Amino acid sequence: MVLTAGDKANVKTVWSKVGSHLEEYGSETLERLFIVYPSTKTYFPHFDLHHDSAQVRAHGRKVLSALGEAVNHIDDIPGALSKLSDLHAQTLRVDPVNFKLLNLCFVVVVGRHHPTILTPEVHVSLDKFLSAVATALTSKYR
Ligand code: HNI
Repeated sequence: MVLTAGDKANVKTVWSKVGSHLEEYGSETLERLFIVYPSTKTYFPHFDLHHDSAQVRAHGRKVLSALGEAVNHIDDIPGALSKLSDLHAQTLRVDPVNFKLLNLCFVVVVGRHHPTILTPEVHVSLDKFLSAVATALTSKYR
């Protein structure tokens, strides 16, 4: 999946709105993920998953910070996420389907907070970017 120059610009526009809300949007994304797709909770047996849990907030910030790194290195997403790719493949062994679910939830969170920026064109670009991130994080599974 190739991100065009337009896609990259659209993703950077989205990030200009998201970058200052990493913990808020990240935890909202995870909370939605756990409620809408409860099987995803099986990866977090050691977490307090209640609303406003400090662990979920901290983890939400980490996940969105990593996405921000990918935005900052949008021409080399696999390189930017190489260590995380090792972690998810070798240690965490998260089934790739879960990345699609997380991506869906994140798009909804962006749309809820910034309905005007999430035009269909920007939605496509964000979707392509998130797919590229998921591919990078699951590329070392085999
Ligand atoms: Ni993920 C840990 C980033 C998708 C389950 N994950 C991390 C960390 C980052 C991260 C950053 C912290 C690493 C560290 O502490 O060194 N995860 C991302 C990103 C995505 C993603 C950028 C996709 C966009 N992770 C997922 C998915 C699942 C998932 C879809 C499962 C549903 N991740 C985990 C688990 C941990 C984790 C489990 C360990 C949590 C802990 O602290 O014990």
